[in-house]
Amino acid sequence: MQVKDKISIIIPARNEAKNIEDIIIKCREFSDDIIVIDGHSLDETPQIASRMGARVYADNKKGKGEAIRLGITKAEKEVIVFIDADGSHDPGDIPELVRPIFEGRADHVSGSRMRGGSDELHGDFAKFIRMMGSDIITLGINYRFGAELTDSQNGFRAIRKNVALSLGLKENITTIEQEMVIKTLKGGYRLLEVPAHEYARKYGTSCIKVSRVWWRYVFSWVKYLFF
Ligand SMILES: Nc1nc2c(ncn2[C@@H]2O[C@H](COP(=O)(O)OP(=O)(O)OP(=O)(O)O)[C@@H](O)[C@H]2O)c(=O)[nH]1
Ligand SMILES: [Mg+2]
Repeated sequence: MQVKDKISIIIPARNEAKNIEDIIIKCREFSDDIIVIDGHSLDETPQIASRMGARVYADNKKGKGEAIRLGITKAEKEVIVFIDADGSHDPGDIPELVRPIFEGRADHVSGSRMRGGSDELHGDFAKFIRMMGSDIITLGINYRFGAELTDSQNGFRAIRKNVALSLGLKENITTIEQEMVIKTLKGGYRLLEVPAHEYARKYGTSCIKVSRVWWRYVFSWVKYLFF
């Protein structure tokens, strides 16, 4: 059995009609179980995804976190890869991302933009605030668990399906990333990072408004770290 037969790829997508085809084509090299969780797109995202051979499910309109949680229940293979639909992550990095899991060195591997570089974290004030917030959250996680992480927020990650199911994930928005990281460490599972470059979104606009959700990051960070 090849590694390819053991990987499900979950792609959360909302209004990504211009990006989704390219991502699915590139992901096919690494998995035959490609799942697109559609966030009630107003464009042709779900139609294109299903034409490209992906299994497509609609989320319940609560956000990317809920989409990720739904995807986990649909995945059929033993290792799940999460990748964004906007072209920010390179599917060509998937072999390096899953390697530590298949070599038995990790249960969860996070792509690190701090180790791999990012075209989206630097350059203007909003990006600066986002990067600083992300660094502070990561620092807190490192102090609490004695870890040496550099990125707790990346949407590009791989995890054993049974571990993902055991975490009892609850978050509905993008705070799902830090929830996964914190609960992995809390559960005593092995978390590693590999460098992964983050590219600028190819087409379309961000679904995230930091000014509206920052308090939810702080709230979930404190809740999962200490309670
Ligand atoms: N199913 C689903 N997918 C979503 C939802 N919100 C965002 N996404 C997808 O989740 C991924 C990450 O969202 P982005 O808007 O790119 O967020 P981001 O990467 O933090 O922001 P950018 O800086 O613009 O890249 C993308 O593939 C989105 O299409 C949602 O409510 N439901
Ligand atoms: Mg993005």
